[in-house]
Amino acid sequence: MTLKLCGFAVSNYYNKLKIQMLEKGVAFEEELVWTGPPGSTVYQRSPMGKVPFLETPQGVISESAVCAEYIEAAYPQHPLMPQDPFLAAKNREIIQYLELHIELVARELYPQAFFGGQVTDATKERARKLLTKGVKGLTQLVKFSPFIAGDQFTLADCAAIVHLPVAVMACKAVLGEDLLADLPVKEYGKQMAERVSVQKVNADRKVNAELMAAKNAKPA
Ligand SMILES: N[C@@H](CCC(=O)N[C@@H](CS)C(=O)NCC(=O)O)C(=O)O
Repeated sequence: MTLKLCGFAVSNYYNKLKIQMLEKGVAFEEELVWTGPPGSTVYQRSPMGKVPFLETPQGVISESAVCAEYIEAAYPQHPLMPQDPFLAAKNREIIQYLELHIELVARELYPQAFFGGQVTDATKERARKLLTKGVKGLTQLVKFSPFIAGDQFTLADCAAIVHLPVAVMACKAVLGEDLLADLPVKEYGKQMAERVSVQKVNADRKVNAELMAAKNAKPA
């Protein structure tokens, strides 16, 4: 049995794992799984109802950071983590900052930025404050020389290329300013878009976004 990546191609966390597997040349299948309210079928496979989750020959794994570590350990070809324990920790540190201090904070703005909803002023202020702090922190860790952690493409790039552009879009749309302006997100995005893995993920995201729009437009 090959690995099966479950979720949908608009999800940044799903795409992080997809880029990782494409870059490593790991064979995998994809299964379209939408999220839903508590009680929906996704909860039978992913305890928090979140995607992505990974079906392996031994069972299901949820949480993308854990899935990413599993993929690195189970498929050592084309390693995307430095062998040196300190450098590996520094790589994980960047991913943690990206996901905990940038993506998770910017996510509070997504209902208004992407889904036609409205967020409160209190939410906006909280996001502004935490993002300012998170970006300041991340800026001290990143290299962009030319990759986010140095001269090699690593797992941190798989995360950065999916999370940073979305955070910028959400910030601009809801807060009216780019709180990530100190990071070279645009140039980095252009450079990453030269990679076949990123091109595939971007193309599949577009198709999935249309599917999602059609699904949401359907009367219940
Ligand atoms: N910490 C999780 C975050 C995954 C996540 O937030 N996924 C979103 C889609 S991008 C989701 O499943 N949202 C539905 C929900 O939270 O109920 C991970 O790294 O896998």
